[in-house]
Amino acid sequence: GPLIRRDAYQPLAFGVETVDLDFILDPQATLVTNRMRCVRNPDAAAGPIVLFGEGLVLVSVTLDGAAPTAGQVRETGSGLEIDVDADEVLVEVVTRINPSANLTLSGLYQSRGGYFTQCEAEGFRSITYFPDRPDVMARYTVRLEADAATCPVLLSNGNLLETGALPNGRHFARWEDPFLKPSYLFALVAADLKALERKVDTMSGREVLLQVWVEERDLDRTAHAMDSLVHSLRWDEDVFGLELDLDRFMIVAVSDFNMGAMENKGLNIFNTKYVLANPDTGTDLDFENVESVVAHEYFHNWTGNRVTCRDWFQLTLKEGLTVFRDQQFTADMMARASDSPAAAESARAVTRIANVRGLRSGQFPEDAGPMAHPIRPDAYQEINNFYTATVYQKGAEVIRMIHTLLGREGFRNGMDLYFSYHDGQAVTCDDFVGCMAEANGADLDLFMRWYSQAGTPHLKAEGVYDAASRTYALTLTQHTAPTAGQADKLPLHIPVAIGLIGPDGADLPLQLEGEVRDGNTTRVLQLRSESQTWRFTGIDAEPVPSVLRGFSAPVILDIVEDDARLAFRMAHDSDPFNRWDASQRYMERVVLGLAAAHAAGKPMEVPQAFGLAFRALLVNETLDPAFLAETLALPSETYLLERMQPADPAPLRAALIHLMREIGHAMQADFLSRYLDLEVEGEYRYHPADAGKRALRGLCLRYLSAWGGPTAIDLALKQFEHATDMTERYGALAALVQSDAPQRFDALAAFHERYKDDALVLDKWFQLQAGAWRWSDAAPATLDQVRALMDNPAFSLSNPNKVYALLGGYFRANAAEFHRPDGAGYAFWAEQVIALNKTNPQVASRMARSLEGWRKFTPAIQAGIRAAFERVSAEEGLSPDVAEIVGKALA
Ligand code: B3K
Ligand code: ZN
Repeated sequence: GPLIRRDAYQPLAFGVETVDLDFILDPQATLVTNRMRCVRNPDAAAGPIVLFGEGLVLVSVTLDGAAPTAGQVRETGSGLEIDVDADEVLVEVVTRINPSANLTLSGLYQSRGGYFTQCEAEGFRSITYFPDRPDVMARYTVRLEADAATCPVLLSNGNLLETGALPNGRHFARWEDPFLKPSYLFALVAADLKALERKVDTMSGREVLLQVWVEERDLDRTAHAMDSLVHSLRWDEDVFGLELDLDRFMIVAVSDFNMGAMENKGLNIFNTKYVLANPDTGTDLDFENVESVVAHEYFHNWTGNRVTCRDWFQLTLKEGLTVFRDQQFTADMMARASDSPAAAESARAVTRIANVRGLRSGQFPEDAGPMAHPIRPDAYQEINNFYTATVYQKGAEVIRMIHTLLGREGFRNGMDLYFSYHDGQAVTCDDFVGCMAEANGADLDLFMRWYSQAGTPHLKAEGVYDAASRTYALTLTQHTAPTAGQADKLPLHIPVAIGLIGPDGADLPLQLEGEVRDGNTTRVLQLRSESQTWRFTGIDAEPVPSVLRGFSAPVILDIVEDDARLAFRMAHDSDPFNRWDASQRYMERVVLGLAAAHAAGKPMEVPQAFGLAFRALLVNETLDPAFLAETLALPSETYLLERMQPADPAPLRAALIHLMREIGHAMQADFLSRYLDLEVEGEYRYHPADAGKRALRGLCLRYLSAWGGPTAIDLALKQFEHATDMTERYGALAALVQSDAPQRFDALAAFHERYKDDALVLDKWFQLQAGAWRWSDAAPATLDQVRALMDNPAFSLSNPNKVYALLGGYFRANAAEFHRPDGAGYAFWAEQVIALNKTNPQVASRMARSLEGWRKFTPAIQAGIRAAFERVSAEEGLSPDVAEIVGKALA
């Protein structure tokens, strides 16, 4: 597709004040009547009314009720242009569309007999002709008409005005949204659904109706989503003073959905995966995900909907900010039940660790590959390709740095100013940062480089202790390597939280030269140039630095630390995030060492000192189990591949298998005793304390099953058979599948038998098998398994959840099997990308992206992947989505 550039932004000559939509819903021929009051924009250059449209059958156009004159309405390649002299005109456009043939899941489509919409980013233009850009904000009224028997529920944004019966078994509803909104926030649903309802009072005492709409059989899985919604509503009131502005707020679950969920005004539409959860079908992780996605979409009501983006380059304005908000919410939810400040800090750290794990395994590779882009990109071919880990996760890290620099109160003041200036507007990232700076009298000019520079910065930390002057000099140096299309990098403004640990393991008070001692043991240094040195005084013995506490910036920390120092920080770092990170660094070193030995044909030997450091944590009963479960889990394979030069999946996998087995074997007694002690009494409830115990128990079981001794496998089988909730049942199954135990096949069959009619639970079953490691040569090849599973009646290439579970599981979570030396994995990948490209370009593009980091691999691997990319590239009729990915990968 053509390149769209950020600097080419121009306001349209005409905006829209009000839109009145009428839908006569029919599977093959839905009629859409769209009456727009178009108004000349006094701040824009003169020009025609510009309406975008894609795949529409145009039935009629009138202007102020009259037929247009010859040539007044023109079809362009991307829609319609209309010449008008007046400053205001009522345009009525009638179009016909075919929802049943729409497999892209963008625009208006059908899922299990119902009608649903997805308009972000540019889906509205495949519903009707419209200036479908986020800077065109209008007031909407909507009338929907459908068959009453198959679609008894008719929903749209805002408030319900009227419903009624019609002849021929049809009925209608009329809705009105009192708020201005861009077209990407429009939604409608017509389906056979039932709602769980709750009424609550907002902070100002207004009663609001909350609804979670699902298919009737799923009603017993909605309570958690409702609780999450109420928690989100309260949290935004408490933390940001932001209140729900509508009388009704709806969540609708749909089985066929490209991503997680969508924040349409007052009518959030969710992938069933992020709504439905009960103890028998959802794991603790599912409960946590539902809570955070419900919160994310709810928080968008202010950050995204009330204040929206001027253009799609500003996407991180709403996404980075809203991810930051949902991460803070989750951390608060995790900490709410803690009984001491230290416990709360540890609970919050568990959320932070999960966020950083995601960033390192999802965003760091993106930032080092052909799709590298700043959180505010400069250009794109297909906007749907830019809902990325960079825009979302790194974007959230950038907001977090502002929060760190300004403090909680300063950040809140900046948010208040942002809403006071920009409520009801479509704005830019500069507007947001401008408010943060203005509210705090802060200078964030240099900080803005985070918005324009791609790539993960390296931060080098070097300390020198001088015993004579009792000073410790810490030098921080930054460097960002060139990224695709951006060769030159400038220094960034980086907040670096640091502590110094004394020889006894206790933090030292930090006092810079010329300062009065204030007793603080963690402080934020602000690096604003390439390199800077800070001198700490009154230091009696050489300290161990703890740098980048809490992961205060999204950088790669390069610091020389020997094994003893890593073990020391694993045992003593008072910052829970850095304590976890010390363990991750030690594990990375050990795994990569084993992989190198294996590749060189040498025996793999796990260093004894590492085993001691690991065991010291394992038996530590004072640490929070949730924290321990994170700290004793290996870094992800994706992240390790990123750290291995060149990346070579086969020896890495051999090293991981060896290490898991050895640890499980050597510490079997400790794993067993912790496993037995951590049993959670009573009925399942989703609660951070219980979930933490189950997580550590699950980790023990995974190491034990990896070792594979008969006691271990018995334990896993017992847990699998007697489990009374999904966390335990799935945990046991996962441990068995991730082992060499022959019993794993029967367990998989039993699980399938029990859940064969349950789409969401089956996704777990598909995903587990796609990601299975081969613990011995006797194990079946994963590719053969994946191919066979595609024939399972429950699998479908047109359901994104199935594709993400099975194909995504194989392409993204099973490097050693996917990168088989014979290249069969790549041929399969090309086949599937080509097939998906024909029906659902967004899903195809996501699958295509699983190989974009190909240049980090060994030359032999690269040759195989290049051939696969070339095969896809040669395909006729590539969507812009896939073409952009393949083009950049081969460039
Ligand atoms: N805003 C949507 C994502 C839309 C993706 C369009 N391809 C969900 C979210 O971020 O909350
Ligand atoms: Zn979002």
